[in-house]
Amino acid sequence: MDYIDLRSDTVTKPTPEMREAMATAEVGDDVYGDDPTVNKLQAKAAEMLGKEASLFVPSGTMGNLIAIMAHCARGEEVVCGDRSHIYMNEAGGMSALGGAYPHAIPNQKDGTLRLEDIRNAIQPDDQHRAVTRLVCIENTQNVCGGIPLTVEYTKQVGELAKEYGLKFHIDGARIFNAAAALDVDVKALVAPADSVMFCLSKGLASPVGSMIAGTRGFIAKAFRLRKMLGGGMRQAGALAAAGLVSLEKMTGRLKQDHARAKKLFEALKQVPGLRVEAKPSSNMVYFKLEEAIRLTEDQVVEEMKKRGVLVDWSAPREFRLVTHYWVDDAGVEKTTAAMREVLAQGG
Ligand code: TLP
Repeated sequence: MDYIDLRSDTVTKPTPEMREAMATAEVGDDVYGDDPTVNKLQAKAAEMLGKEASLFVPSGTMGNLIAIMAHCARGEEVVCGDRSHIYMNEAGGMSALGGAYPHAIPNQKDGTLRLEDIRNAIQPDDQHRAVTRLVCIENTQNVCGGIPLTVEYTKQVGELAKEYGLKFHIDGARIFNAAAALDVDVKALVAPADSVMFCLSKGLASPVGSMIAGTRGFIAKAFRLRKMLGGGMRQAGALAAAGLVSLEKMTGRLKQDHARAKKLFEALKQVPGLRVEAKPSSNMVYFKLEEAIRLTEDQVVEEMKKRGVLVDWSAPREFRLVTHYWVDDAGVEKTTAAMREVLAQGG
């Protein structure tokens, strides 16, 4: 069966143009810095982000970990959101592998960290305390609804970090979605940060890979750390070729995914048994099952699958559906019809 897959935008398969570019990519040994396609991708990503340099890494998780390890010594603190991916969903890597200590503060409903909370989390110069070294924000903020954080807010966090001599990292797994949602140049969203990570393999549809960007000095450190973590890649140009298509062709079309998410939101609002609260501002639709629905989350997943639609739940009674390149208008309609049928049976 050809499934409509809304579990994440990580499920995107490469486009035909990517497969062609991958098949014909010029490659070399990237551990020697010899892969021309990887080098081209790294130059292109740095230029688009307005940073001095960038590095191709196997995943967003590794990109965030490398950035944290490049900025922090063992025992140093990272101020981050309690609903951020680096805190919730990276297997504790910053502590287990980097020796860094997360100081989580509440993500607000709009995805931000309150400036006051960041300020209060910064440790005083006292031998009993850890040294605060880094502040991280996530844009778009996934678990808060795929919300984009504005240029103005990011600037304020940057100024605060500077005031206290902290480094500033953005987990921008979906930073191009944020730029599209806010209608701003991505450069403006990342300018205040010392480092940024973004993913090629989510809404940009590449099969594998993320980028980290920052100063030349930061990237030189990151290159060594990538090797240390086992992420040195050889003829990675075959993957980088897809990444170039992502940057050249896919960044400009994300608004279509956002429009479909809105369409799905409007349609699901009419389905009895669902509570669809916040209008999506990027490519994610979050909803809850009403009390009256007796089906468990797993039963909803199973019943939807039988009808050709893959969905996933994100918290008890809560689901997240993510639109992407491979979900068209017919997919939105099929999903809504399937959900209506499943919940009508389970109410
Ligand atoms: N997010 C995935 C899952 O891990 C939850 C998803 O389906 O959304 N930062 C953010 C904000 C992310 O959402 C993700 C992946 C990552 C980092 C990690 O990227 P990968 O999966 O490439 O390690």
